[in-house]
Amino acid sequence: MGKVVTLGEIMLRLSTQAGNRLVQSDLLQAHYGGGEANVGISLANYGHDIIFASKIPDTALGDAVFKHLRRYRIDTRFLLTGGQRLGTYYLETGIGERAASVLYDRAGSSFAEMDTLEWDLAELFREVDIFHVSGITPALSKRWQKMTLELMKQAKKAGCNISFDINYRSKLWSQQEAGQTLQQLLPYVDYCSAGKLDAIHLLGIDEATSKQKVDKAFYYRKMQQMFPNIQLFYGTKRTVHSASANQLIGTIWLENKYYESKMHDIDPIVDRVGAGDAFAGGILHGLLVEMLPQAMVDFATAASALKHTIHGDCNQFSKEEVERFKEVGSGKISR
Ligand code: KDG
Repeated sequence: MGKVVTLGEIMLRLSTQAGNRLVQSDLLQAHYGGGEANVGISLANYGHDIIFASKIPDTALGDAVFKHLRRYRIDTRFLLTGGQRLGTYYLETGIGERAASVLYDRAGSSFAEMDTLEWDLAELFREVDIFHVSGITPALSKRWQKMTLELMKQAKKAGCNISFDINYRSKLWSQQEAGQTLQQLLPYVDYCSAGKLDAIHLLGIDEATSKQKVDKAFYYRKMQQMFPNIQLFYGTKRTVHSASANQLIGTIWLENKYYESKMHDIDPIVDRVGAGDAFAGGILHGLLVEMLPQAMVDFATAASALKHTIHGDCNQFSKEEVERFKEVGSGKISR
């Protein structure tokens, strides 16, 4: 089993019940979410040693986050307390053809307001296999852009591999600012979750012409040319039927070879938030236990498909349950 550090903001999520708009809701369901925390919880459920580093307020809400993480046996030694508030986000749940929408209320949070790396970084990264962070963290402030770069440099120096999920959030920063930041961060990255839209809109890669083979491999190949240091690209692609049903395929690009998973039909979708993080958790698990590429992408896709079937941002399945669910994938790919 491996040792992984994930670092980022964890937030309270308040979601409407299906069929209610936020404006009419008198009952909201509470969960905790945050890209990096979600990946950490997936990996903890598979039996890995996970450190989650963040900052939360010294209030009852902060205490609730702490207890939430301890339920999954996450190492919370690097969970700082201080600052003013816990970031919150509201999820207006989608239904039928109406997509879900997110309203952030996270400005001024304990984590977003950090202006120095308050951790002992040598201690944080000691004997760690993988450091995982996402593009949500540098999107929080100019200071976080610099601090994310510094974290990557220190993690590399300590001998960790770096996993980075681009996770572009248009409500937090512009494509231009994200693109410039990625040019600085990606040279330090070993495993990168990226999609076709990231390639085109953030990295400036030209869209494939109709004569070129337009699958994800095209974009992975181009990104690999830009960042030869990246060993593995990973991501999912969806055939969307509606807000409540889709088909899911996972993809990876490893050593100049493209792999696609079995296809999972997800109908109905209970909650798609965190499905990308469940996929990332599956990929990192595959790397840590040295799965072959096809087994790794099948495992990660099954984990992501399972996440769609439960409420909340975190995957709640053991590795044995994911392995069993892999068999449900049809192997058929519908384009
Ligand atoms: O990937 C899921 C995350 O987006 C969710 O948990 C909330 O971290 C979050 C964010 O910043 O949107």
